[in-house]
Amino acid sequence: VNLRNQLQDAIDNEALTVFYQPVIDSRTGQARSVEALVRWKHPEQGLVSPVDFIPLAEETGQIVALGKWVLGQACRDMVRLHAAGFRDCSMAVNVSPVQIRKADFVDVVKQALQASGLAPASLELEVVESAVLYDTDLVIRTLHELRDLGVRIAIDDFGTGFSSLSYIKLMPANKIKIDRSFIKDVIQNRSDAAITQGVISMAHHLSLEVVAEGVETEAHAAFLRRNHCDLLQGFAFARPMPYADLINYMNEHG
Ligand code: G
Ligand code: G
Ligand code: MN
Ligand code: NA
Repeated sequence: VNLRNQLQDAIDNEALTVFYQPVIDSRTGQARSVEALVRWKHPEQGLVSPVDFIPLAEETGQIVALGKWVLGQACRDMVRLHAAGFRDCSMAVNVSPVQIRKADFVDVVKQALQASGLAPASLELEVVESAVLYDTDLVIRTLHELRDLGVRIAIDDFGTGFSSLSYIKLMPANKIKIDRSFIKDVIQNRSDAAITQGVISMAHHLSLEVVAEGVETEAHAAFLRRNHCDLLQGFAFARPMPYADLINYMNEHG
């Protein structure tokens, strides 16, 4: 069997699982949200990373069913987390440019919210800049409909897409996530430091919150705090983890 069929099998039989990575308030140290990151429970290979199957799923269109499943699971898990007492935590879900172009995407989101009972304001959708590169009007309109529902929008992997700053103006976003490639060498590399400081400043002038991804060391975190980055995500705080571990993490850091 080829990979496409195996993946279809995994989608049909729910051989997927969602891990959650906390996003930390840089001032209080508390987890403010978690990002849902899908894994494939492969019978021979164990947990397969999304980088090894999301591109295929986007090519074949399987990302639509897969993304819908992740969204449903993530909403249900966040309702459980709220019921466990962590009511201020919100759920961030990655949305592929392929998904967001589907005519029924807003209905899929509404359905996931209604079925789970999650409040729209507790859901954040992460969209890469390049999602607005094609079918710009359609995607921008969809983002506005989502915002009107009360859902929040984050621009993911900021700075890496083939995009233009004019799109930032068009996208009705609440938040910018600085890609981890800028954070990795931010202490040694003057360009990375300048870009990171510039993006934080730009985001704040646009009234957007900023998250730094790939925060791996206390030095990264200190630099980012000093430069008023609102939120921090990375191995320095927590790796993506199963829901059962998240409850324990929140008991300590929620
Ligand atoms: O979890 P990991 O760090 O390996 O994630 C790798 C990449 O896969 C990230 O770029 C992330 O945005 C993407 N990814 C993870 N889960 C999902 C998902 O549910 N949908 C989409 N479209 N991308 C995802
Ligand atoms: O949506 P995005 O592509 O940003 O997904 C986050 C990805 O980054 C996931 O694959 C996650 O496992 C990974 N990741 C999260 N924190 C870190 C980190 O501190 N360092 C590195 N190298 N990768 C990270
Ligand atoms: Mn993301
Ligand atoms: Na990202």
